[in-house]
Amino acid sequence: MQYLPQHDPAVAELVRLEEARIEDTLDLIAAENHAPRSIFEAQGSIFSTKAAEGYPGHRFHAGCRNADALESLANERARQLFGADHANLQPHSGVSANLAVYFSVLNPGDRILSMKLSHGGHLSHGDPSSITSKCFNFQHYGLDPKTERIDYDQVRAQALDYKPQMIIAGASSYPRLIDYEKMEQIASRVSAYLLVDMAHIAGLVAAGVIPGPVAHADFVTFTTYKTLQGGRGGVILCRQEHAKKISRTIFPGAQGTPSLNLLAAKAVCFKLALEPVFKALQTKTRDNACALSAGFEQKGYRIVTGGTDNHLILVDLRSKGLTGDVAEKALESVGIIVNRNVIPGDPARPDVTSGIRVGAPGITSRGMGPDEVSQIVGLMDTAMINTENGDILDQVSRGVADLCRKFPVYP
Ligand code: DSN
Repeated sequence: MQYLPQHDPAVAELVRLEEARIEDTLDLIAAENHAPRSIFEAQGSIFSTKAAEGYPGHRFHAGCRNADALESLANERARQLFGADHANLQPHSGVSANLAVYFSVLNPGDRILSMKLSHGGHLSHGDPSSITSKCFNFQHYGLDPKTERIDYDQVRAQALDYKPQMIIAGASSYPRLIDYEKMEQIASRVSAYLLVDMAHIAGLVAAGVIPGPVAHADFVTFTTYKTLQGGRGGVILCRQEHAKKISRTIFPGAQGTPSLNLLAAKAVCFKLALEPVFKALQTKTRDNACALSAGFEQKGYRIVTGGTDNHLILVDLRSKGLTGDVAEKALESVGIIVNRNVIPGDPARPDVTSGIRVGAPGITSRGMGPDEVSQIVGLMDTAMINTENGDILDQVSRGVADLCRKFPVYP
């Protein structure tokens, strides 16, 4: 930082403290990751201030030569990475991307079938607290209570009964693969559009580590800062037949000027994701998630669905007499960052919860592997079962600090 400390020392100090926090803690939040510094350079670049309403070649402001080249480059890379007909990179966030998809082909009051938030869905998939539920009529499918996986027969039965105009597949805390072909068949049976929200798993899909939805869905939305290891922002991929409607819904429908600085970061993110080293990183991410699952099981915790196919696990804490809120606080006190999370059929209140969601992207990006995962599980278990013992918590903090020093985020 050259100018910020002079212009605004208070903000400069917060940036410095946040850098230190990131280096000195283990980030196990499944929705986060550590982006390369080139992403921050693009995000903080001179592209931050240009007004550029419209799309490359059709702008409503002059001076867009470089903006056009940037958006076209980013767009080409996104389509190449995911094998999509059409991409719109202008959504400011994942929620904006989902809203734009709804409004592009539906009318207010139309019916949408999506996964329940409390079973792993997302707020913007029609949770009663989300604006989405005020515009459209949502019905939700849940998970099979025994397997804790999607019951496709149940989804089909609900679709036949509810006759939705759109079906959403995708989740924020579902550790298993989704059968997109089955979801496509169900949507097609009731003549509904299929939207897949792959925000959490986009990196694994880009790397080919798990199957992707693009061939099966009318629309695919995602964010770039989770497994994909980029900066903030949303993306919509769609079939060519929907391209014009999506373009118009984003601009002029829902947004003005795109954040060109975020578009620059998206371009960098997609370039990096096309490189072989990214595939290796995503493979390790999934392997580390599997190792987390096995580690917690060995320590006597129940893992929702018995394991994982992706980057996250859901740990049921009830066998230890713990709740998610207590575990989250105890872990943060020793430098381990997770979030409390409801488990399917959770008897606890949503702000208390019976579980934690644990993700592997952050520790994997630091270069950690199975040995470190095993140490982390040990540290977490010790902290969670000794929440009142200051000496033991101090000991765990030292273990966390030691691991963080050995695996710097930004060496
Ligand atoms: N969807 C939120 C989560 O999964 O934590 C983050 O965007």
